Amino acid sequence: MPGDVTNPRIIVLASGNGSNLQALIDAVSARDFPGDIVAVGCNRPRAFALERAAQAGIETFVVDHTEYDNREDFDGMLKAEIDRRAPDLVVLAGFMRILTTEFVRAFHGLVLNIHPSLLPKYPGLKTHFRALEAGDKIHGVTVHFVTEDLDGGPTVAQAEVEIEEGDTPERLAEKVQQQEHVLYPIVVRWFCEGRLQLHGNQVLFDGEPLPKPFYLTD
Ligand code: NHR
Ligand code: GAR
Repeated sequence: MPGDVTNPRIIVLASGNGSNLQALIDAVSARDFPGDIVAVGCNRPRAFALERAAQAGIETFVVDHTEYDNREDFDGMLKAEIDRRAPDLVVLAGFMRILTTEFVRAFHGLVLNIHPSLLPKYPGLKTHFRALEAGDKIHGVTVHFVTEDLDGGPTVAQAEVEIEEGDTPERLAEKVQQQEHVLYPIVVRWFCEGRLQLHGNQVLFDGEPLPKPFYLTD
């Protein structure tokens, strides 16, 4: 049970720049943080996230998806690399490969994702472009548990960003990422403290069903 673990072992999976990984490294390095990042896994051998991990003295592993014929084999190797490190939590931080049903079922309630939109709006890719295209005034970020329902797992927390005149997808992504770097460490801390759990499809916070996602406002 996550709630019974004393110093949860966290694995972070990333694919690219790793700015969310960096925010988590910084948060976890605080003396009182109730968990450790034991490894960073990546599907791209040249991702900058790997350098950030190495810089922080964190073990890394790479499972390069281009070396596998299908998703099942890729996920099988990814799962093996994760299993042998016996994590209590797997954090997707800009991880760009859709995970198979078998994988997400094996880790039910143990995988969090940060997605750059106010889900259920804009699951999938190019979220900033799509929000601008739709003429939205508000955009944002969602942290959710990962299930087989792509970007549709139970939501834990959200933060809003105002869309301003002249915003481009790139500018909007920057603004959303500022919120990501605040929100994700908060949610990961809750999980590590045993305050956040998934029972079936229900998020529990302090043992009680969460009626609506936490909303970060600045
Ligand atoms: N897997 C499952 N089963 N469920 C989720 O909710 C997942 C997941 C894997 C990743 C992150 C997600 C996001 O936050 C995530 C959530 C990649 C794609 C995608 O289409 C979609 C959603 C997310 C991540 N990936 C392409 C693919 O074919 C590859 C794109 C690329 O390499 O650039 O896997 O947005
Ligand atoms: C983040 O904005 C994250 O929300 C998004 O990619 C970025 C990764 O940045 N995730 C997805 O789009 C998942 N499909 P980072 O590598 O600097 O953390």
